[in-house]
Amino acid sequence: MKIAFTADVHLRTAAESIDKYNALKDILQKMIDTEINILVIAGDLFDKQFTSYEEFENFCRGYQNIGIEFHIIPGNHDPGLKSGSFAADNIIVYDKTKLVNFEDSRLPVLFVPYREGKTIGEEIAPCKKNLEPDGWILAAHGDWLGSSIEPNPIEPGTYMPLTKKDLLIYKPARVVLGHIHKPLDTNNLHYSGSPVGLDINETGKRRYLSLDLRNNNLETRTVNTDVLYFNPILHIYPMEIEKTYLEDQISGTIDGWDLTEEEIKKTKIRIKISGYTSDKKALNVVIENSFKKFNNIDTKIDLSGVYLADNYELNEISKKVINHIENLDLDKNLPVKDEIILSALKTIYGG
Ligand SMILES: [Mn+2]
Repeated sequence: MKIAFTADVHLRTAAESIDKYNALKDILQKMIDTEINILVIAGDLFDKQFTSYEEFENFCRGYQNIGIEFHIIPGNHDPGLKSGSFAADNIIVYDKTKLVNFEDSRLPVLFVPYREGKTIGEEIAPCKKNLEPDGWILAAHGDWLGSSIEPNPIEPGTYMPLTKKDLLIYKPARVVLGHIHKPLDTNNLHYSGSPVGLDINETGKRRYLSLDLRNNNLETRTVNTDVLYFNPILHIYPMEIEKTYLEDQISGTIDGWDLTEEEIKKTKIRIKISGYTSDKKALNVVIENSFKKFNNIDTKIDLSGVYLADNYELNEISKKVINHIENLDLDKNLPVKDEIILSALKTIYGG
């Protein structure tokens, strides 16, 4: 059988959370269409200190007669959730670590609730004898410490960490976590991410995951959200072809978002540009024209990081330096080269 995963919905009242409930509805409709009956919510279903669960419970009751079950892991925002918090039969809360064998599946799922001050490994340890290496799934809420994944920017610090060592000792076949709102995949470890961006900083298309517990096959499905956020950071340098350079950069950025006409309509954008230019006004016009099919620019374009470069000699020097850096055989990672160029220009122009 297949089960679906989401996390970090951060629900408040239904009135405050229309986009979040709509995202959940979209996931549930797609689950129904693909005959998936179980939705795991891997922590932070509710926002901090929000304890009115009735609206969510009524929402879930609406799916009871079609056999949908909600399996909830408490997160650091809703650590007080208990199995007794809901009366509805189709809501299951894992307030204790529990290994669950779903019917028609080979891989059991270990549900680990968030516990302040604990590590995920500490919660797995007592269950070790029942965990067959590469034969179980871990579902929890916390920080993966095994790679260079950026930490949750909203919540600095470490929350119920999971380490590489834990994975080496206990060998889950797959790990699905909540806590980091950006979708992330590294080998067999995944953050589904929040089903709709919570604000302008939670950018890009959102997704949920579906996992086949017979064969460990994982699929990613896009959530059709009410709103999409993007906050592109553009760069500009003194050059003969500033306009073309910027236009190409913007069209490349927009292409990378891979949006349909429908998605463009509901996209909110905040634009920041940094660097050096000979003409700030012209810059603004290029940006406005290049983004004109987006009618929902969040705020005014942020030009505070753009400095005027109107000294002919310094411009000539910087052109040579930029050309040199662009031709360096570095990693093809563009943001890194841009940062080097910006540092060099800072040295050249001062300021
Ligand atoms: Mn969290």
